[in-house]
Amino acid sequence: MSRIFSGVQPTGNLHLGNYLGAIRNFVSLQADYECIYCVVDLHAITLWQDPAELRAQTREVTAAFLAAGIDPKTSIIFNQSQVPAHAELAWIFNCVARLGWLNRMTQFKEKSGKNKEAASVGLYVYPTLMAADIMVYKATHVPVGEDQRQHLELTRDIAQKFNNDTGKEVFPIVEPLIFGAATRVMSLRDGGKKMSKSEPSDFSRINLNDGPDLIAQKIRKARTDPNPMPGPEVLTPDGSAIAEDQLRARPEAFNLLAIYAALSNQPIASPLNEFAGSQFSAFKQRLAEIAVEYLGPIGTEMQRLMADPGYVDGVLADGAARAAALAAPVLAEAKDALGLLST
Ligand code: AQP
Repeated sequence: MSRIFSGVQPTGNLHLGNYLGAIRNFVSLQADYECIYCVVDLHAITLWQDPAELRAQTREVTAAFLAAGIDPKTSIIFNQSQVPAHAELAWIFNCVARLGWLNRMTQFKEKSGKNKEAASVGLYVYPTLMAADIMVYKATHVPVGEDQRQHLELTRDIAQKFNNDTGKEVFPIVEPLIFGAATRVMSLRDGGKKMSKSEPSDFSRINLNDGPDLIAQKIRKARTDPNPMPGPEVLTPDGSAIAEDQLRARPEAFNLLAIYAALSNQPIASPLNEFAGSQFSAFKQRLAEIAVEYLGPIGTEMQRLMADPGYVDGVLADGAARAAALAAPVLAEAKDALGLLST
């Protein structure tokens, strides 16, 4: 049986990268899979979070899931800390994963910065908790943005080692689902960095709750280069993507083009044909219109839902009960395979 699991951290500033790289795909996968979508609050606290903001942000991510079109009746939506099986399996996986594996994780290196000694132990073992999130449901597929590929490879290694060590096929080997026209949305201020919640400049990202004027302003101010818009000659021979050397030379331009293609549901060749040789100003104006048209209703629905925390909390409570029922037998199977007695 195929089962989807994925999560988003309630760390504020939910942005277009989170939407195009992950949440939009969560919605489309509902048609073909049993889906479990989690607000990963235990991951969020690997860095300090203000308690009041954490509560608000947990409801905000839930509202974004709902506003984007995830159906809480067919899919499961819940926050991670309400299902203790995640943390229990994470401990087991801490005893399976090797230090050498975790030492290779680039996200820890980026997030811990220069002072690794001051980073929390939780930040270091973040990937083992992520592996537990997925494996506690025996999920087979995980839709994520490109930046999470390495963590999913680690999840596969942990599952494989657990199965080898115990001689039992307890956990499946998960497949990443990285798809869509924008799997790595870049910062609007620097095409070499991914769009991110923690970037200090708010003008580096489009937040899902930005109003129409702010969206248009951010797109107008987005960094480009002095050359006219590129045309279809920059595509790979099969016409499906931008050639690597072109991408490296003009990252900001191609980032905006990828956003345009994703939001207008067109292949990247369409805006290249439409705007080839023109100035960025005309293209940006059209992109702003498309972004406002697409994101406006999502932002409005998020605001409406966030004004009704009782409803949002009810969705999370219902989802947590259904998730806990799925997780319990898997955790019991893992414990039994290790020889942990339960009476
Ligand atoms: N720029 C991005 N482009 C495409 N996908 C992205 N994702 C994140 N940034 C981009 C995908 O969004 C999902 C949820 O991410 P997360 O909240 O769990 O954590 P994150 O990757 O740490 O998000 P940020 O915005 O990058 O936060 P900070 O600044 O804290 O590092 C994931 O599927 C992720 O791939």
